[in-house]
Amino acid sequence: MAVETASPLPSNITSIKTLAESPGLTSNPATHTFTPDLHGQVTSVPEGSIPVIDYSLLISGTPGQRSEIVHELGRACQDWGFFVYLFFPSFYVARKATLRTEPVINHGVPQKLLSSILDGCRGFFDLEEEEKQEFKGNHVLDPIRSGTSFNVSVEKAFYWRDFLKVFVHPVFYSPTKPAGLNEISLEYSQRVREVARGLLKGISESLGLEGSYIDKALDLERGKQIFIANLYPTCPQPELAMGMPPHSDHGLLTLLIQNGIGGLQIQHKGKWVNVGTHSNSFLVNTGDHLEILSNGRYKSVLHRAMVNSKGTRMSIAMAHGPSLDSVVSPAPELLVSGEGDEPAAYIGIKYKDYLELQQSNKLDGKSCLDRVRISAV
Ligand SMILES: O=C(O)CCC(=O)C(=O)O
Repeated sequence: MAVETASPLPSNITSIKTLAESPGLTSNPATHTFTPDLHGQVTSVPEGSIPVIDYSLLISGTPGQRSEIVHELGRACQDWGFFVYLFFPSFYVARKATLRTEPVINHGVPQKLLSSILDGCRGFFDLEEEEKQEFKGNHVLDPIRSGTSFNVSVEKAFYWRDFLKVFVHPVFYSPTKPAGLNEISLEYSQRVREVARGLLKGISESLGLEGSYIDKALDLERGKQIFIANLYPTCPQPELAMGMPPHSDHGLLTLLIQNGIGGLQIQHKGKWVNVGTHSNSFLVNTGDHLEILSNGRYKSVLHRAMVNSKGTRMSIAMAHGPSLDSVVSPAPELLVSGEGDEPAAYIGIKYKDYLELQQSNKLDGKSCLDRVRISAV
């Protein structure tokens, strides 16, 4: 990706929000300008082709429905590395008032919690700059970090994005401001972790492994869960800006929600596809460690975030990875098959080292995964 001007981020720019709100801003500063026009390269896919997984069938479907959903999960991971995870299917929302009076057991994440967590994060981004600076952190593995772009110490062009990144498991952290964010974020993190573990169980089964395989092998009881709130303010020239560049995520699965404004694009069969907005859903993508564990059967998906000139977009990505000490390599069970042994396509790496490597460098496609790849798969 070419950039017109390469210069360090001026020290007075601590957030893109402040910059975007400066009076009279009609064009992107050179520091935040990318060429070429990236919006021109997007392909549209027929409606309905992005896989949708119905939560209720995974959790409380009949054995037949469940095995069908597990199969669909596997197909989604294999063909797309991405799916929309519908946790209140429309039929349920429409009929709940009249037909379903019993509580839905283990139903995931209540809608009110979703709006509360989005509001809480908005409250964080609306703090005074000096207050946000209290949480800027010094090292990529600090448990709370707030900032702009991705890693301004190594970037030459900057992304139209502010972020708050917090480690929420196995030890829970939260910024102390704004009031209330701590409690909401604790509840949200716990609920989403449950959903992620449920999905990983289905994904284990879809690989022909025991349901608890990933959970046990990667020590998810102590798994790393990272809460990432992203703010993409209104941009005067969105076609020349980038919210987040093409990248894959380091962990196993990321579950994302957004504030009703779309901007996420995924790469499918070499083309960029708009994901759009989906209510009552998580947007779920596979990460590098699922690719490693599955020996390349399930590839991590490249994705990027676009910005727009019509409204501020917010997203909250919740990344789920192994425990920091886990050394992840392809599951040995997947390397033996009736057709003969399959060579491991990735070397084992401690998750902590991988995380540190990815976060300390430029965010650049799958360059981090390429470092542990043994052969082209
Ligand atoms: O905001 C988005 O749509 C994408 C966010 C993302 O990729 C990330 O936080 O890693």
